[in-house]
Amino acid sequence: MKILLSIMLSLSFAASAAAAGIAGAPPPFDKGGVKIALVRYLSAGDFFEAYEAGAQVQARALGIDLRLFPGRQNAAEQRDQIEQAINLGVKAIVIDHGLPESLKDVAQKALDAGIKVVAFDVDLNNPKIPQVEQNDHALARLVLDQAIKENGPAFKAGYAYVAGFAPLDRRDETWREIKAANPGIVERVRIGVVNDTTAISTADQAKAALRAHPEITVFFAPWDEAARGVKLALGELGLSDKVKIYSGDVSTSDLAEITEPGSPWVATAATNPGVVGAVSIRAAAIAVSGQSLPHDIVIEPSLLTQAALRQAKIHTIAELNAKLPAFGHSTAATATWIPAQ
Ligand code: SR1
Repeated sequence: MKILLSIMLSLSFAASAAAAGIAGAPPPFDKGGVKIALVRYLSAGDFFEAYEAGAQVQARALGIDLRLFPGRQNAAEQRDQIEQAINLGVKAIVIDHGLPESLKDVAQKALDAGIKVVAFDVDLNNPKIPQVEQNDHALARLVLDQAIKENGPAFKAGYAYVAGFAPLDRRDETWREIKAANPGIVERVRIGVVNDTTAISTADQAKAALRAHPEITVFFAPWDEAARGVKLALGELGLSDKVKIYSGDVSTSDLAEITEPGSPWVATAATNPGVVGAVSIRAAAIAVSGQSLPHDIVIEPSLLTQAALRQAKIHTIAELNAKLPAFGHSTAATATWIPAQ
């Protein structure tokens, strides 16, 4: 009850910060009500939901009037939403994922209108647009090194990948490097899908792939929605004790799936997506304040193994935050006047 009361008090404090502005903050944050838009390409899935929640908490603490534009994997709609945000007179736009070629000119239009733009996980190739990313090369390397540690440098693998998404493309670069350095690692099959029900669609593809390739012992699925799909397929085929899954990302429901008895999902490398959402909003706020920002704003991932999670009895993201401070906090895009989330 005490905890609930203190959460309610801090939320109402954040809400009053929104109305009144932040004492000592540079304009316009000293007044409050600064309009910022978050325009997304994807909204479904644990990562994207937690990202949005983190962005909202940080926005509230900064007195930002955050306008959310949900993603429906529709490039034309995302462009249109950026136009709407420009017309709303927002001070900054955070563009979250998307297809670079359909966004570059409309992002430039926002810049030309004096609006700051920050991109998360979409490379807009513009020196005026800071890029937020999880260190995707490190993320893939952390979990693939763990795969080699547990399976040796030679195994037959399945791989879940969809080209054209910046984080997946960067993780793919590392996968290719790892395969080149370890010729015994052979990618036998590649699957991949991005939609509102990625886990279910991946499960269908993975079932066909695993039936056709019984020699596979490792599945690299560097997006948790895909990993969940591969796990579903292994369960249905009765192969959970034959194939190990290595992934990216983590959520509270992923933690349950990773640590449950007999789970084939043995390791993931991840940031806290709520922290990534908060960093994106902080970066936009710093840009609006006129203070300087690095072009590349990077949040470092942590390796989470099934064995370590079970041993530490970690079941939730809150517990991970508490036990692994580097996971629960990022110093990227901070300023003295920005309240921590
Ligand atoms: C389709 S792209 C999926 C990835 O975006 C975010 O970077 C998450 O880490 C997720 O793996």
